[in-house]
Amino acid sequence: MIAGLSLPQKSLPPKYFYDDAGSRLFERICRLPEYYLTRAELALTKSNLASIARFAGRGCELIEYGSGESLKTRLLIRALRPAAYLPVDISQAALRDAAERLAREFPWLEIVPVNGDFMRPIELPRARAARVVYFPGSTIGNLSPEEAHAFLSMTRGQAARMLVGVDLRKDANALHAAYNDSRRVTAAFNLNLLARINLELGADFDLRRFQHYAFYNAAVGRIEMHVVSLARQDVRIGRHRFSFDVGESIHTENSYKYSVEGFRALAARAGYATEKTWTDRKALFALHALKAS
Ligand code: AVJ
Repeated sequence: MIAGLSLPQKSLPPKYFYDDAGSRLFERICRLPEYYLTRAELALTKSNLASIARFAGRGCELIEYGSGESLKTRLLIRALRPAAYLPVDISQAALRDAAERLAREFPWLEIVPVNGDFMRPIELPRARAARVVYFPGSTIGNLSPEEAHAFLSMTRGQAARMLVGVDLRKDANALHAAYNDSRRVTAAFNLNLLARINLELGADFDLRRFQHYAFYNAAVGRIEMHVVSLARQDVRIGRHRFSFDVGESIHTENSYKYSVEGFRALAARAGYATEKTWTDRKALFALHALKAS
């Protein structure tokens, strides 16, 4: 936090959004009419479940980056009957909740939770069957293309196959609406980061003096989220003091959008051939099936 707030463009990594309050707000985002991503990915997963399962291969070990809370994960587990399910998550609590829930729903399933941050190299237990990495939700969009390349190179060493969900490039107005919803849930999600820093690090951010700001940066194909200072002000975190000018921002998230071809090219640079790409009817979202080449 201190390092990020000391940069010329103040900037914090989006993984810190997800404390309990932030995770609840994110679940509300997923149900918003403007936030098409979750519904589009679920729809395409449902309508292609048989071929998705065929690609992954029955009896494989399924590694999910993120901890399996979602409906699409449960659909996939039911269709795939993996020999083992390895959720990888930064949050112990999220891992425990997901593992308990999945154990109740799938008593036959071996669940091996792995606590870790996927931005760093992750050690996995030894494989006993062919492995498939599942990375849904366009979480890969939070990474820069360089970071995404490094991540894909890492997973390529872990599994010969990968299923990755990616938000598609589209009309800027549709993108803008998805990150500026009329109920202001995304604004609350973004500002909750400051509330969390207050709670956990004893900072004194005045939330009334910061505002949510999200826009589509078409030149680089990403949504940028910022919290913008509405006043000239100082904020204290412990013995550190940070000054804000009026209009100065903390960059809190990038959410990259890729065309089908653009993502395939990125995957190819990391050593993956794209075997198949499924999209929903409105071409909002893509699920890519990658094979180590
Ligand atoms: C969970 C990273 C896919 O980028 O769309 C939702 C997070 N941020 N609204 C996204 C998010 C603002 C989301 N991901």
